[in-house]
Amino acid sequence: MDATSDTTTPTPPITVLGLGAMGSAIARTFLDRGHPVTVWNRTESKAGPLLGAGAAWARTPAEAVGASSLVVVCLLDPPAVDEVLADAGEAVSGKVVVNLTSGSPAQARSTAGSVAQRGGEYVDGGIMADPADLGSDRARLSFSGSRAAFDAHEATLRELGPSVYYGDDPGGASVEFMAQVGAGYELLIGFLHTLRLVDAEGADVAAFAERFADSLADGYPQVVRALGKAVRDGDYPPDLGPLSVQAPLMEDLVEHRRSLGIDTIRMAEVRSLMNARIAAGHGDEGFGGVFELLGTGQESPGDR
Ligand code: FVH
Repeated sequence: MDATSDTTTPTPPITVLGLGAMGSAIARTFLDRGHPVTVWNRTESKAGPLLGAGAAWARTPAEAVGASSLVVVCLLDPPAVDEVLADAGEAVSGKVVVNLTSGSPAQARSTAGSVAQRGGEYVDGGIMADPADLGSDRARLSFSGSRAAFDAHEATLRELGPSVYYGDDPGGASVEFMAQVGAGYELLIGFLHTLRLVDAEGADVAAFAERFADSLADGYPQVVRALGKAVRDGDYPPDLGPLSVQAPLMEDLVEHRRSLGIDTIRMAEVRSLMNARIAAGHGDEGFGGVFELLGTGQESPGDR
């Protein structure tokens, strides 16, 4: 297989499978940059605006895949990807399939295996962006999988936004994507719990959100970096202060929520983990040491 075929021109042809919000934005970005674009979608009517902008319609996944060496897939989920690539069948042979559908590392490895079985090369990707931001510096993309295929199409893929390649394990991009998205949700559920409390106290939630956004921008980047380094090194200096000083505040944070009838599940977990670290003799260390208890079954769930 020649992963470099069709990459000698700056605007090689591209096939896009899937024209939901993100797939349409992908196809539009490539069209705007002058690539010949062939599209397929289960529901044909969604192709209308793209066909009006110069894209070509393929009647089947196989016909679409046959039209370009580079095939970009963006569907709802991995089962939809497996279904559509199975429909494309032998047409996948000799093609580079770049799958920008969200999924787990295991699903990426599995899809890479089926593409390889059909004689294609596979690059997995994750998009951290709104469809409207695709093609701008506000988009962030992660890629992994076939190094040769990524290298051959890197310039084209970078047209979608700043991109990082995470190695030849097809699951690598998903590890990054799932961690970024997961950390976001963990933070945001804590924030929503806090808005409940702010609201219950009769304070202005939107004004609080403005101030918290400033706090995040000002203070949290350095805390996040320090925690990453502490966890890597297994050394937990007093970050937000020593645990022995942080822990008494936890009692107040839990009680404040309880007194207002607000869910204490998250804060009680933090208190329980801190207390367990202190009980194990780490009261002079920082919050980062709680990492040692996560996922090990050692934390005491009594306070949850
Ligand atoms: N939109 C976003 O903001 C996020 C940003 C972060 C990453 N995601 C991921 O991108 C994938 C696609 O998301 P989307 O926004 O394009 O999703 P939809 O607009 O709902 O379009 C879904 C497309 O998938 C097609 N589809 C669904 N099931 C099947 C199937 N069994 N066989 C064939 N196609 C299928 C659907 O077709 P249709 O309903 O139009 O016929 C759409 O083309 C996703 O992984 C996000 O997590 C986007």
